[in-house]
Amino acid sequence: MTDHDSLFRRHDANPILTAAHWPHTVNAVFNPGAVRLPDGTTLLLCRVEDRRGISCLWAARSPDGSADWQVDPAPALLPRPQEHPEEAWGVEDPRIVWLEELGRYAVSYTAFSQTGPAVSLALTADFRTYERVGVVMPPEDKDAALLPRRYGGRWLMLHRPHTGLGSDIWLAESPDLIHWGRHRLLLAARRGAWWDANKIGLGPPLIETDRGWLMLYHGVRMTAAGCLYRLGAALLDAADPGRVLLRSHEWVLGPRERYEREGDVGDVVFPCGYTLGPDPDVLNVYYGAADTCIGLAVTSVSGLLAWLDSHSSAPEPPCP
Ligand code: BMA
Repeated sequence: MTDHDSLFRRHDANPILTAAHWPHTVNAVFNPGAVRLPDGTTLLLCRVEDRRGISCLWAARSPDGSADWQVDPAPALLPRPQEHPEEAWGVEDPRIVWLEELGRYAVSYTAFSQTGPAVSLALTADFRTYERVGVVMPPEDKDAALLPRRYGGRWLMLHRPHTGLGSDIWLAESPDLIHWGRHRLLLAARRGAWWDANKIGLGPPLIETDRGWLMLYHGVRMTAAGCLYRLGAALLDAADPGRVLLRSHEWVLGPRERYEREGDVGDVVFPCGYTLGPDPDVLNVYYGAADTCIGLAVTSVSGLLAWLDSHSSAPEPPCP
């Protein structure tokens, strides 16, 4: 049986990307979306926070996904508060999904302003030019990603509305990527002393496996010393992603190394993207570490599924 510390292997070169890689002074580089392009290049769409505190999204590319990063000469998505007031305080935490039907990538990201965080969507074919769809989930909402294809004619999006009671993962449907409805609770935060009590959110986009959709999600434990952001796993039904088949009791990755424990916000691992290796069982998870830099942790799809089999039970219904 896999033990906690061997489920994910942190890359020897961690942190693989830091503010020092950028062509001019920035405060922090973290929480990247990830994709492997058709030519094999790994592209990370990084959240880059400047020294005002405002974030933009900026691409960095690597031939092997871990080294020789080339940072694009200019940001990919800068906040555009004139046309998009919901971006006045920045754009953050992108998730990237390839939509075969449209021949374009969907980038869902947090648009932040005085009205709170909202989910916005942009489409791109080449990560050079972007078409903004605009706000798809009003505040307070974040941590959203599309599924790559329609179900019953409808696009599906996981998202994370926040209410006075907490933050849970919901599922919504749309005929056109613009109008969203049929919202339903998918995975509820646990309560009490649990590692994922009161506040959870989707990590990277869902990972398709032969047993269903594998979901990595973050759980936030509030402590007297601050928050602990850790990563858990769940399995969703392939035919009905609104159905949770398995949910881990324990977290699978948590802050351990110095660059994860110390930074602008200590004790945070926050993945927004993954790629699969040439061997599709190899899962490369890219994560923000302590809201300061980017780490890479490698695991296997089959290992995570085996972990779920031995460390979960059929979850309780989301509304007990
Ligand atoms: C979450 C998001 C992330 C951030 C994390 C830890 O709410 O804002 O962007 O990495 O908090 O600060």
